[in-house]
Parts: sequence; structure tokens; C-alpha cells
Amino acid sequence: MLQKRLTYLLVCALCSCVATMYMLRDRTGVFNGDKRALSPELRKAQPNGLTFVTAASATNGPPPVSCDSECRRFQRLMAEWPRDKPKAALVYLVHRIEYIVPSIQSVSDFFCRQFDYPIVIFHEAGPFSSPGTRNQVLSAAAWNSSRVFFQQVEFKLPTFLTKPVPAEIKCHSKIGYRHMCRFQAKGVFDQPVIKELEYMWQLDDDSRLLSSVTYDIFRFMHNRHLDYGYVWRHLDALACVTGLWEATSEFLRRTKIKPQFFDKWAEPYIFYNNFEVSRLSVWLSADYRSYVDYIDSKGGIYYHRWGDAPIKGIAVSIFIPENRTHFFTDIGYQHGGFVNGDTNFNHVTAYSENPQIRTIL
Ligand SMILES: Nc1nc2c(ncn2[C@@H]2O[C@H](COP(=O)(O)OP(=O)(O)OP(=O)(O)O)[C@@H](O)[C@H]2O)c(=O)[nH]1
Ligand SMILES: [Mg+2]
Repeated sequence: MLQKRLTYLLVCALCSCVATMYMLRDRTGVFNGDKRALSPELRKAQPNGLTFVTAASATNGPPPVSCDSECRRFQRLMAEWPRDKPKAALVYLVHRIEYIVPSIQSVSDFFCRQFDYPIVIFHEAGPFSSPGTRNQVLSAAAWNSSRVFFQQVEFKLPTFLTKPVPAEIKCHSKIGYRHMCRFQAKGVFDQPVIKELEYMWQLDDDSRLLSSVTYDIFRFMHNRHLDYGYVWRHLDALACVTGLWEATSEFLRRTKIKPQFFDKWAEPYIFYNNFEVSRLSVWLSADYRSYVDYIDSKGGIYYHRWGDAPIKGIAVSIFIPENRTHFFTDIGYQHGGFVNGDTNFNHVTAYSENPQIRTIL
């Protein structure tokens, strides 16, 4: 009898214990559906518990990008990388063979030959997937073609966009260009090769070095604790940034993040980011991720052509102290009609639609 009673008491105690644990878990919200939808980074980025819808939360975070044989080759290079040298690479997204060959020739002759940093080339399926085109690029990397790595990517419209994406918008740009902007602002930081790096030097296929770079710019950034290096500040066309500054202010209000120098970063300021040397920890941080996911979720990349330059320029003004940015004036560089250090080159008159900007520049 006593034994039966003891067993009964034990079962009751166990049941109430399990029920209490379940209720507690529910109340603390650890397994609450809303919070689980956010990535751990996003949860961390919102200490005030905000759960605004972001592209990442809408899609349950970006799916992991697989690492192919080129990516594994890159990982092996990084695993053997000298310990006293910054892990860094020159990074391109390309679609024009006739542009990229001379660009690779110039960086190969004027920088990589001396300082031996790898080059990563992102491209879509097409000519760059073929050995013939790849060999043309490799032969331009005369210093060491084994240091060039190809990574194929695929661009799709995000599924969270609610309205159809028009091919024609005020800010003239093809949809491929808008995919490019989204990739450079966000997708590139999901790539496993990029996650290997401490610094990246992003260039366009129409970027050219004009003369030897006399010092290792990655060590320069590292030694001076710099996060962002650029060759020029420029202006975007106002039609291309419609609503971007407002969306950013809304993000800052919601997150209560204190920006570094956003108050001085007037619309439509950009860094001319066809030449951009930056520290990866900025772009891989939970704060930047929460910002870019928020901006992405607004759809302005496709509806207005919010570019990677204005998005990342704003992010620099929010997340990086101004004294950790660096204006490279001593590098012979060309992009289209722009030549670094050429004071006659001035787009301001063409672009200064914002009267506030005319007084800043
Ligand atoms: N894969 C891919 N790359 C693209 C696409 N559009 C642009 N790119 C690449 O993205 C980089 C920037 O494109 P650009 O056309 O130079 O853009 P931009 O510098 O704003 O414009 P420009 O002043 O005309 O040079 C270049 O390396 C292009 O090859 C695209 O649709 N697909
Ligand atoms: Mg360009």
C-alpha cells in the first residue's frame, strides 16, 4: 500500500515538474515562433526586442552557400597564409570579358606581382563558366594565374517583393544591374570565400590601376586600424535613392543605434565604390546585417535602384568612426572618365540636384 502511494506521489511530482518546465519555456519565449524566425545575429542586433520584418526573417535567413572546388582551393590558400600578413583579396563581380582582361592585367602588374594577394571573380553562369573564357582571364594574371579564383553565382528576384518589378524605372538601370547592386551590398557577404577574409578590395571590371602601387594597402589599413578606404566621394542621382535616407532614419529610430556621422552624410552622397578597400568585420557584423536586411526588405533596390554605393556609404556613416575611413589620394586609378587625383574631373555640376550638397562640396 505504502509502496503504491509512493509511486503515485513520484509520478505526480514528475508530471508537475515537466508541466512547469514547459510553461516556463513558453513564457520566456525561448521557443516562441516569432523569435525563432529571426537569425541569432538579428536577435542580438535588437536588444530592445523589436521584431520588425526583415528580408532575412521573412525567408528565415539566407540559405548557406555551398563551397565548390574553387572555393576549397581558396580555403586551402588561406589556411597556409602567412600569419603576419592580412588575409585579403581583390574582389570583382563581372559580366564583360573585354573589360575584365585589361583590369586584371593592370592589378596584376601594378599590385599583385609585388604583394601577392589573390583575386576572386564572381560571375553568373555563361561565358565565365567556360574554360576558354577563364583562360583568357588567367593569362592576364601574368604574375601568378593560380591566384585567381572563379565563383559562380545566381541572381533571382527576392520572393518577398509584393509588387512586380518594372524593367523601366526613373533611375534607368537594367534588372541585372539591380541584381548586381543587391549582391554587392548583401549577397557577397554570404559567400564562403569572403568569410575567409579580413580585408577586401572591391573593384569593377572597368577599374584600372595606372601605375605601380608602392605599398601594401592591406597592411596600411591594418597598421592604421582603418576600416574603409576610398578614392572619391561622389553623388548619386536623386531618382535612384528615392526613400533610402528616410528608410535609414526609420531603421535608426527603431533600433536606437547611434550613428557615427550619418548626420553629415546628406542625400545623395556616396563613396565612389568601384574602388573600395574595407574590413570584412564591418560587413559581417550583426549590425550591418540587420541594416542591409531591413533596407532590402523595403524593395527599393528593385523599385528605385537603391545602389550598393549609397547603401554601403550610409552604412559607413552609421557604423564606422570617421577617423577610421581613409581617402587614398596617391594611387593611380581610373574608372571610366574618372582619374584619381585629376582635379579637372568634376561630376558635381552634373549631379548636384540637392541644393544642400552644393554647399557641402
Ligand atoms: N554578373 C553581372 N555583373 C554585372 C551586371 N551588371 C553589372 N555587373 C558588374 O558589376 C560591376 C559594376 O557594374 P558597372 O556597369 O561598371 O556599374 P557602374 O560602375 O555603376 O557604372 P559605370 O559608371 O557605367 O561603370 C562591373 O564589374 C560589372 O561587370 C550583371 O547584370 N551581371
Ligand atoms: Mg563601373
